Amino acid sequence: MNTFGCIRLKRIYFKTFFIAACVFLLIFYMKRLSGHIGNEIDLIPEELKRFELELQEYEKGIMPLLGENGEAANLNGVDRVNGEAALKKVALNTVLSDRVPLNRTLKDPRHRKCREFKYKTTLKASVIIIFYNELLSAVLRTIWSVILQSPANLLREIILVNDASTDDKLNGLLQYYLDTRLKGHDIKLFHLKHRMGLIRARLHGARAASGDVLIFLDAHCEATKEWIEPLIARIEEERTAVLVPIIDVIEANNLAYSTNGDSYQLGGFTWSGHFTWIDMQKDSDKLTLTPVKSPTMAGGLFAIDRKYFWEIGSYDEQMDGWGGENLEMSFRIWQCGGRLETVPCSRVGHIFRDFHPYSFPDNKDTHGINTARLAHVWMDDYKRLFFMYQPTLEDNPMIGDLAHRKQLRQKLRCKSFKWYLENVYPEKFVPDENVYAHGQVKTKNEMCLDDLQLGDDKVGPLGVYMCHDFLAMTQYFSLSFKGELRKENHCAEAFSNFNVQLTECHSHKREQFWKYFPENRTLYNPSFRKCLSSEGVKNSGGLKLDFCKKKGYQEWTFTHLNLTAF
Ligand code: LR7
Ligand code: MN
Repeated sequence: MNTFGCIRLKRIYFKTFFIAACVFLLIFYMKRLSGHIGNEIDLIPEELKRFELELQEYEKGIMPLLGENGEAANLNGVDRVNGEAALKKVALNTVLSDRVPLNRTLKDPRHRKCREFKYKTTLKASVIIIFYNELLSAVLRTIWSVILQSPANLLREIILVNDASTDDKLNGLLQYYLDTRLKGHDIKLFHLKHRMGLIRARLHGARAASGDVLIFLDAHCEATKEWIEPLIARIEEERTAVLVPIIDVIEANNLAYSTNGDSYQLGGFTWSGHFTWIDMQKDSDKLTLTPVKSPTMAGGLFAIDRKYFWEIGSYDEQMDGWGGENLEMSFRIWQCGGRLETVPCSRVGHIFRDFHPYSFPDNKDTHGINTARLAHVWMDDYKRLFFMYQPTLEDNPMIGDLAHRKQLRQKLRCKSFKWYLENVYPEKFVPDENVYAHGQVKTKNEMCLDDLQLGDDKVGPLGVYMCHDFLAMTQYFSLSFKGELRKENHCAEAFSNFNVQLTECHSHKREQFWKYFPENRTLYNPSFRKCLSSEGVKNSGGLKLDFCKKKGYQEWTFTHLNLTAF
């Protein structure tokens, strides 16, 4: 109190008044420090003038037909060169984004039959958009698309949360744009005092929201025709359904709104703790157009009943930065009695960037740490698989305290991870269950089977590499009861030139079918009547099939062998 000079006041009513004022100031100050109150921006007249000139300058640069109908846009001359440089630097052609109209038109990307659906909706949505150093024109295009593509009676408000961006345009200029160019629309802009990471920024937005439904979007999206109706309608029907639109690709180089035709994907995950896409069958006439259950979600774009969001445990507030919150929420929703669904008739474009244009405070691996948190809380014994990839995170003090999240799981009487796997995601391959063998697979000369650092969704040779003295994930393979020599979603497949590649598992046996003979340790491919051989293969080279000779190069020893299963 002394610091505010309050106690010197003698008169009792003054004293009371000042104490109250001090307490108020103190609370306000503390809240600000903790980042819970944004600094309001009071624009002074000179600034207003400057912003107006800046906006007019910007508006002059807009080329009215560029990127119309969501088509690919191209620039010429200096703009082209600068645009390409920007793409390399921030993974987005910012020059182009600044030239394309903020309210550009888009084609209706939906399956033709979606146009026949009628929706009954009475609930209103709060659309929450969070951002850290995003390009102003991309943020504004997101806002414009929400306004243009949503019927006014379904939109309660748009809530913007600036996660303490250092880019000045996202402070005063953005506020000025809203005040002058989007006057009359209910858009609330919050500025967090300190960078809180996307999880806490979303929580901030959710706390400020008053709509019946919360819809979260990344700050570089474009909503399309009738995107919001099917999301809200489904929540009206089933309040514990959490919904994801089809997420189309907006190309970072030319802003083309591109679709995958009528086919779409659902959400999966890898045991290393990453989100992945699962392809649906491609036949357009057989595609389901009503909401389809999805094991996980990508995380950035989803709709949820506001009250249910809080009942089901909102987010893990101790998750920092970026990553992990999407799988945490997916597992939690399913395990605790809700549903996660993809809505094929709701489509929103998202700019997919090749890398993060921003850095993280202290270069912390927030994705790893956050995933370790969720593994401990939600995955029961199955967390062993994640920690095989990240052994240093298992008992790492950086994970922090988990008591609240474990209590939440108990309070909500959530089901086990085993239940989730069996009932929600039965296709998910568990590398040490229903397998004849798994682990490191050794052959002659201290060499081991190795995926040669194959990326998540690529195809590449199955090779050998010097055996590591720890269990490296590149060397962890399973031989499933279906006869697949397998790693997550990749299976060893033999080709007619006798090369062996890792390709996507198709579960139809054929060239992906292997028989293991524990007596002589050969891996036999019945389609070609040949054996897997490392003869003549160099370190990090691809393997071949060869006539079976039962010799060292054709002997493969798994760390774990389930002898009773043979
Ligand atoms: O510190 C930060 N503070 C923020 O406010 C870091 C980021 N952000 C904002 C950022 O400006 C953006 O608006 O958070 C939003 C998401 O960040 P992106 O766009 O860099 O993330 P992403 O699209 O690469 O990643 C996906 O996974 C993330 C995991 O934490 C989030 O859940 C993202 O929302 C999510 N995006 C999508 O689901 C869109 C589809 C992409 C896919 C697959
Ligand atoms: Mn994004």
